[in-house]
Amino acid sequence: RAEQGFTVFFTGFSGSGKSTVANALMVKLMEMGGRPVTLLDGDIVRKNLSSELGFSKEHRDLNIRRIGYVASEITKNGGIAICAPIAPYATTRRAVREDIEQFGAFIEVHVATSIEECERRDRKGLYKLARAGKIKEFTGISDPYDMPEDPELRLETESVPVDNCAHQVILKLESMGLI
Ligand code: GGZ
Repeated sequence: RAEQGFTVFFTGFSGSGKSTVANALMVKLMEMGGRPVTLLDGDIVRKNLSSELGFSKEHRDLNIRRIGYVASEITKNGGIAICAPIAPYATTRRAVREDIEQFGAFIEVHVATSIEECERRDRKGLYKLARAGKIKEFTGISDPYDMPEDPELRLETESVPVDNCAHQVILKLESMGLI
């Protein structure tokens, strides 16, 4: 029988490790072979699909709905989509879930690195700029983030290595009968 498509939707702060875990997951799924895997990473989408958008609620919502639309098309066709935007608004995540669940499974994964840890790491120096007021509306500093209340999976990235986090997603997908 044809396999069911699905979308793994990572959400979390800037610098939480979404991209790193998403990439590790993509590699694992590709190694299993057979099915196309498409990664829709936050900053890559913003370069290619949402280049005119900023970070107001309206623009973030539009960005997430676009990602959701592409993921729903992939899911509809039996593929695997991995999304990794911040997606700060619970209502928007819910809307994307409803779009995608018409065609396949939606697995919300909260990359639960705390804002304190993200700011402490500050890999790209963005938190420093946000604190200085040089980046406005920065998620977790001067803009909201709705904590996922009931995600399929929560990754405790501060205590668990990346490869193990990606493996937890694989185990979840297996337990759901998706791979
Ligand atoms: C949050 C911002 C902002 C503001 C620029 N707030 O760590 P990064 O740099 O590479 O990833 C962040 C990215 C967020 O884009 P998303 O498309 O994932 O956001 S959303 O889901 O809310 O649409 C960060 C950078 O863009 N960045 N300004 N003000 N992140």
